[in-house]
Amino acid sequence: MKKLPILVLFFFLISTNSFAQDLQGYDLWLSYKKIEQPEWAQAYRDLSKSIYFNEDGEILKTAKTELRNGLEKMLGDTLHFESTLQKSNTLIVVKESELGPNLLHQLQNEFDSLGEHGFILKNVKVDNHTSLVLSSRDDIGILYGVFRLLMLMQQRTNPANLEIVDAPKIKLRMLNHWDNLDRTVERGYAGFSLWNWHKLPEYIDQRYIDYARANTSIGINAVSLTNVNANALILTPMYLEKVKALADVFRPYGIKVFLTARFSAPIEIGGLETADPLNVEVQQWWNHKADEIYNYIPDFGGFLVKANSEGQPGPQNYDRTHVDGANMMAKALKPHHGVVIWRAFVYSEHDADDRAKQAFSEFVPYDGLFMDNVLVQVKNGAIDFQPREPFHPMFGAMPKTPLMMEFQITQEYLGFSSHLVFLPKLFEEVLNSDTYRKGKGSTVAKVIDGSLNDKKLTGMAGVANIGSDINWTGHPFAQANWYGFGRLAWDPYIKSEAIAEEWLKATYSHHSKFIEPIKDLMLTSREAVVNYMNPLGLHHIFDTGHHYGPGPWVSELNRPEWNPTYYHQADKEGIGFDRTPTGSNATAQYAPELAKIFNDPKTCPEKYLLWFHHLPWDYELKNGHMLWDGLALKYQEGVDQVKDMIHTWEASKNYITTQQYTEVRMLLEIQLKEAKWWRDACLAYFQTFSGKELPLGVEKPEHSLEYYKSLKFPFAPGIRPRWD
Ligand code: GCW
Repeated sequence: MKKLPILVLFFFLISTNSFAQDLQGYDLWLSYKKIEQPEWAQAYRDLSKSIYFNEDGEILKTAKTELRNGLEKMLGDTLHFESTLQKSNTLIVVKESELGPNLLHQLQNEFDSLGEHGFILKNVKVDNHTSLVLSSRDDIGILYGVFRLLMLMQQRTNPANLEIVDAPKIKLRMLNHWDNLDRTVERGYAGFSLWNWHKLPEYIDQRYIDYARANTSIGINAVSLTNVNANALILTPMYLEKVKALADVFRPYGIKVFLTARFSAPIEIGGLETADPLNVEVQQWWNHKADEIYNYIPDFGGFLVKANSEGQPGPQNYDRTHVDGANMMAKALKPHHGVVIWRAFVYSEHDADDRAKQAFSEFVPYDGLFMDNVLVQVKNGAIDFQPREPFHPMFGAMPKTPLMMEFQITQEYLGFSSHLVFLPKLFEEVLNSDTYRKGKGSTVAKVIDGSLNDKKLTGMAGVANIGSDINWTGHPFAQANWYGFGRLAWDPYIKSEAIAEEWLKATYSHHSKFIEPIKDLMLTSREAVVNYMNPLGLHHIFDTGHHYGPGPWVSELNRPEWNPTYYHQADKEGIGFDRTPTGSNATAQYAPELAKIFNDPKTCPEKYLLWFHHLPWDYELKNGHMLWDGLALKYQEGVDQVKDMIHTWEASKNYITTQQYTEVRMLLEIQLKEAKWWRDACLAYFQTFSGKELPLGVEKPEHSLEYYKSLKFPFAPGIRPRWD
């Protein structure tokens, strides 16, 4: 063999090495690192000495493969699966129907309280022999149980103490991808779309499988593949074949596929002259389309629809209502058990009313009129996925309609994928908010899980932050937002702190000297971004279109409610949006108990102050500072918090790999630079109204206001391409 020239060898080494490094983060929270502590390894090895696993059916096969993969990786051993159920089995994985009378008897209480698609993980003693039993009524429950067991091992939970009965509290736990057919992703900051439409259906990328594994491991059971700003082509046979291929990959993981349905599809791909929902031909077109889709995908989930919103077509184009539109599609899907998810994100440039009020005004009168396979999907706040918003007043106000939560996991307004922001903290705040609609304790979580108004059809959606980046989400800590969303969709009462800890242990390290400070860092990161972008209830002061960076001065856009000046209303007198009865009266859309609290600036939580009130610059805050000073100090606090995050991260260096350390360190540098940019640009601008000096402790802007205004970002990621 000819010797390789030394230079070639050198490049070969560099490139293989960098390839290995590039895989950093690909495994997500499923890396199943080998358990090094002997006592834990032994405890789990004992457990896996003799495993009985009945694997009848494709979901159970998946479960067995996952169990084998996880255990082998963590224990570094090959496992022994028995072919019969015996007393000596140390781990028994079977469905309820095959448990046998003895075990069944021992688990009767657990089964009595077990919810649909849930599982039981319990140590059971039979004739002096203890086995850990994982059981469920359904196949998917077993798969969820396997993933939970593996997660508990990653947490080093003592297997001898396991006694878990758990089931999802929400039925549809869904990711909404805003992925276009050309593979760009609207508001996507982690590369291109995962879906390689060009190579589908023949070519099945391993990523589709790994994506499904990750989702199922946290309980996600539904995905909408395409952008809500929809392209009708996805409903044509050529694409349906491709969608079918994806559905076939996801099925063994218990994940259903949904598509976004463009309301004008009957015209665009059906050759009809109208898309009027009361037109019989249009109705028939949708009926046939549904039949056709179910021929390809028998367990197709249904349609997600954005209609009459931001220029998308809808029933109002024909003087019909959202109810007419949603019910037409619901009728087409009903025979196949499909559902329609109809979005409530509507506001119109022809409506002079406060944008925050429009969805409520439009939808609440329709309560009770939608068919029973329609869910109305409502964003967590009334404006748009801001760093902080009060909860959307529609929650609790439509007791006869299943309302589905829409969170945004992708960080459109939270620093894209360069800022470390732990979103479960935000989700938790919304879910814990009290709507007071049925007295105290009527939380948003209870609306969403159906318990407040006895709803069976329930759902939570998250706009995905996933793309073709090797680590899926761009920022390594953005994986925690995908993870946390899934955990909260499963159980909206889990604490964000527990989620942070779980994720850190599975992803990085178990060392308490790493976990404790980094957990705190994650938990404060959300407040930090609020402080350096939108403190005290400010909102939507982002630069136009791409929403990258500050643009509080933007005022020239055609639609008034697209201008930041509309939201902050700063003038010589003061700042903030008056939503009390003296202003837009948006507070009247909340329960009277809450409206009362929000209406008075003295009782309104200061985190929402400028959301609900226009106040003078010298208004006195609770801490005695005047508003201008308080605002400036909040901006500074945000910057200081990022500096603290950097110090905390630096101190964690020895517990993780150099690459893990460095990639986050570099990103935090961007975050600090941009936090300062936000502070400086906003304060320089607002100062032109307040006319006051910056208070002591607030750093002076580095540049002039004109400089900040002059910054342009024509290639900022995530903007929607203009192909339609
Ligand atoms: O927040 C806005 C985004 C749009 C998005 C829209 C929506 C998909 O800026 O990009 O469109 O919300 O939720 O429909």
